Amino acid sequence: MGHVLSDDMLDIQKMARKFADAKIRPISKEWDLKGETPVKIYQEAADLGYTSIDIPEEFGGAGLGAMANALVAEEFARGDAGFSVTIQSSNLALKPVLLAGTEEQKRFASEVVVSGGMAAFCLTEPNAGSDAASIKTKAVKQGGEYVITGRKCFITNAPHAQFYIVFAKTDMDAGTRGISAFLVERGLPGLSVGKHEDKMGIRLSTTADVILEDVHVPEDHLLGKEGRGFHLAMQTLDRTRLDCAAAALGIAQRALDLSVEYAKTRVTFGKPIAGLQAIQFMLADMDIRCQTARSLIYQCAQMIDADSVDGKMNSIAKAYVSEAAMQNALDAVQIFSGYGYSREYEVEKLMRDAKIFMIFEGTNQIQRVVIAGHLLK
Ligand code: COS
Repeated sequence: MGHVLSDDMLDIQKMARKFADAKIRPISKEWDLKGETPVKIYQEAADLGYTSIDIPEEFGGAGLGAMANALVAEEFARGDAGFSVTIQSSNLALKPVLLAGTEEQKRFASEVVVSGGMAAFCLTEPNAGSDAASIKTKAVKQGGEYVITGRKCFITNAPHAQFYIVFAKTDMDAGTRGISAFLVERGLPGLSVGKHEDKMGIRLSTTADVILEDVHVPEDHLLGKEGRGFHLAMQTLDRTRLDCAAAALGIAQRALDLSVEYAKTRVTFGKPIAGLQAIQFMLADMDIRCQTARSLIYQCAQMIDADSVDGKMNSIAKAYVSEAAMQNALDAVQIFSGYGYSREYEVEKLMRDAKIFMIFEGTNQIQRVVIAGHLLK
């Protein structure tokens, strides 16, 4: 597939693979058991520019765009999907700032992410996941401030974030048009982080509630216009679902690579299982999924870089690739059989890591709602 990439993109891919092989995969198992983010390695990745690939040069990033970022997300996920998600979640929180923020907000938030600080996108609530419009967190204007109260849940990077993008209702009766977005800095009185979720997979990424109890935020921390927060969230997800797909591809490809290697060495009935058509067909199907996924991701990335974002295509990529990753991980466990079910082998972790990609950044059912919405409008 390399031939569709420019030499610059191939170089980025190669360097990211090298970093993943040398720095991420070797620590993956230990940190998966701990269920924590290896902050030191994250900082090393930031120092090498991997957290700021898609941040414009004027704000201190590399300005390399969506394609380069997707390549890094895939390669890092081949090392460890949770680590890749940690970086992409900072990008997810930065995206609405870059889309709608003031010059000062863009400068502040970019500087945090470029220098290795993390950020968190806070939309989901205990009773508002897929139905994002029904959030209950509210922001009441008082003089020159907003006072924010509410609870966000399943927030990636919450324990480490330097800033939070919080979606809250500024008008409880205006539906989606009553939602606004705020840039909330860590350390403000009333803001706290709940218990760290003990997750099934992507355990190198940390997830927790964000609790806001009368948090006073200066009015210039409103992001974009009042009442446009829901639109901003949707515009953000229209772009970032691609990064989610790219990380899922890392899992799908890793499952295939490990399966090919194992099939050539595992002997049954006197010969390697790679000689059995039952195994060959599984490997071929796994590769069909990887190559189809990659084509889809490259197409979506090219469109974003050409300033022609297509939310439907990014939803297709997110749904297809996450399902491909899940199926490839399941097939890898099947090929490894009993060994695949053992924690000693990496494939069981791939299976645990893959599942969340069908759930977060909009469940795959929601992606289908979005796709059908485009078809029927
Ligand atoms: N870009 C810009 N605006 C959009 C948009 C998009 N992609 N999608 C919807 N909107 C706008 C609509 O145009 C409409 O605006 P107006 O009020 O100005 O007409 C408004 O948003 C409401 O749209 P709609 O009625 O379609 O909203 P719904 O409440 O029906 O929700 C879905 C639509 C289900 C698509 C949305 O709630 C969603 O994406 N949910 C999943 C959220 C999610 O991904 N959560 C994961 C957590 S973040 S990691």
